[in-house]
Amino acid sequence: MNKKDVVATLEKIATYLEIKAVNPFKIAAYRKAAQALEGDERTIAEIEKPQDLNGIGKATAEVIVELKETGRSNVLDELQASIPGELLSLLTIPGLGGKKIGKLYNELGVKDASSLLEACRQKKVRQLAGFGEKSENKLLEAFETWNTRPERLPLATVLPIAEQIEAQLEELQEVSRFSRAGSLRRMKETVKDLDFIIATDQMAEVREKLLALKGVSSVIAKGDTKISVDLTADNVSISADFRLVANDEFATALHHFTGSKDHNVLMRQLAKAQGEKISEYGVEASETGDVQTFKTEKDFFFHFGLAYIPPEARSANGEIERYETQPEDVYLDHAKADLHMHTTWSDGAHSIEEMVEAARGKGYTHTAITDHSRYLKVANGLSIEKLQKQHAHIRKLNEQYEDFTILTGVEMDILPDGQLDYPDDVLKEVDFVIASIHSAFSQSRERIMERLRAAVFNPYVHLIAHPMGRLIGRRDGYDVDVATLIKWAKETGTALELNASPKRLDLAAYWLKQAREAGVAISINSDAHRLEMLDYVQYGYAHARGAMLEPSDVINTWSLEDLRAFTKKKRRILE
Ligand code: DGT
Ligand code: CA
Ligand code: CA
Ligand code: ZN
Repeated sequence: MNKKDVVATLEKIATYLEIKAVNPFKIAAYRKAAQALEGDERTIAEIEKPQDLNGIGKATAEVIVELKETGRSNVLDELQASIPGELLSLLTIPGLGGKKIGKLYNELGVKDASSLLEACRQKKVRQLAGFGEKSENKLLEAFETWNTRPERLPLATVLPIAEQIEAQLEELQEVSRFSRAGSLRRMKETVKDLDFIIATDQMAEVREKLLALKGVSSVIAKGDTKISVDLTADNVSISADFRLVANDEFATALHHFTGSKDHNVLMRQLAKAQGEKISEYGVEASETGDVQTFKTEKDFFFHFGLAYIPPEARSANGEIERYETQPEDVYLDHAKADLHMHTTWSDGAHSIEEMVEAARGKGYTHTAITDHSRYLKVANGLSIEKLQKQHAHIRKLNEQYEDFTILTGVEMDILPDGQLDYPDDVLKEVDFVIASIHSAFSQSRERIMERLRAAVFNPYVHLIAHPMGRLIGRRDGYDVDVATLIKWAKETGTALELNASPKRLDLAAYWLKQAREAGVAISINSDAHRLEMLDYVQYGYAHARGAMLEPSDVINTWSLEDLRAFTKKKRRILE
């Protein structure tokens, strides 16, 4: 557990203690301990004796050490077991904290959403100390919007929840293997619910343990082989389907529940054509009724004359035809470089040296340091002088490395009036220039396209970053004619980005596929603002497989030599 997790767990314990309405001093002790940890600059590993910190007592120190060593807390587990799961889900209603829920629970016997609604309607809530008529009405109001949970959540929102579940499944000895399925495994931009396939020969035991997973707030369905629950974590609620299968059914069940639905329809047609029927349990020969199972999904696809289709590409979008041959999909293993990242020179959290060491540790051979340009004041964008100073520093740093090259770079703003943030004679000296739009999103399509045109047709700009400017589920981006942008990019030898942040995934898969078919070079980048974010590229490569990109389409898989040839070529075309 890192410090953030420990702090969050202490806060959670405090909240749960509030619900139980225990001695206020005990509750305060956990809050104080959380604050003390947060206020200390060291990492949790560096804090050897938590009780030495001001604000941390013996009991809370014990919990911290336990969390540090085991990632769990007995105190929390016991609390969780003693409070109805559905009561905990009420914590996500705006205006309801531990204290108030404790009152509702202890004094009115509220134990879930429906009993809370009932208590409000019967005007019982207003009679509680600290509530009143106004807050009862507010609660009713909040309750209404709370109950209409958004249909689909952005991938970035659900990934941490999925990872928490997986960490717990790892620990269950009765589970032989498990996997994500559904849209989560296909890495769709948004996800309605989480799906997991679990192989076990001890179904009954696994069922019980699934119901006791951390974060389960209520049980929707509890069949022999399917468990559906509502989960609440970090103020996000989502449901999850777990399917329990026998070990030898794992591959076919995994394929079946990975979908997409439309992909499954196509597979069933293939099966029918060869006198067979596909189900989650295996492939049945229509004539004899014999059911065949498979060790792996690869064997399953092979049975139908296909190469392994990566989950991301299972969208009934040409994958059956494509995988009749053995196409080469692009994987993170192919990456030789990350070409978009920030450092403390602008709004990044880590130094050039730290980012470079991390990139090198990932097995890359080169990287570009691309801090923000001067226009972006909120991001501490670089003046020309600072940019040049940074690049002198990078050239010096490069002398240290025989096996690695740092490219000088910049993420330059395209200004609202269509000007680029630096003049050509500055850009000319930079190895890798990214241009992007961070302002005036509400401009007309015409104006936006004029801005992009200025960047694409500049001989020293190599990449347009996050070309759509969207944030999945939060912001649509600016009004851009992507088809024309693709045409220009092809014409000028400019690369388009697949920004790998799970919040962005920009270009979207549809346009990525169009860009690839047009022969535009794609660049998959983390846009990391801190070390951990360098790992975002995994989502980018997954997204790229969904658009059926091949390694050669992606400039990050090229040798440094080929990348340099690419940037030179653009100069030759436009200078
Ligand atoms: P979503 O909407 O983000 O949850 O998307 P999926 O693809 O995860 O959809 P979900 O959770 O309804 O179902 C998971 C997969 O199970 C789906 O991709 C195809 C497969 N599947 C098998 N039988 C059925 C069925 O009867 N209905 C649906 N909808 N899917 C099925
Ligand atoms: Ca799903
Ligand atoms: Ca589902
Ligand atoms: Zn950036």
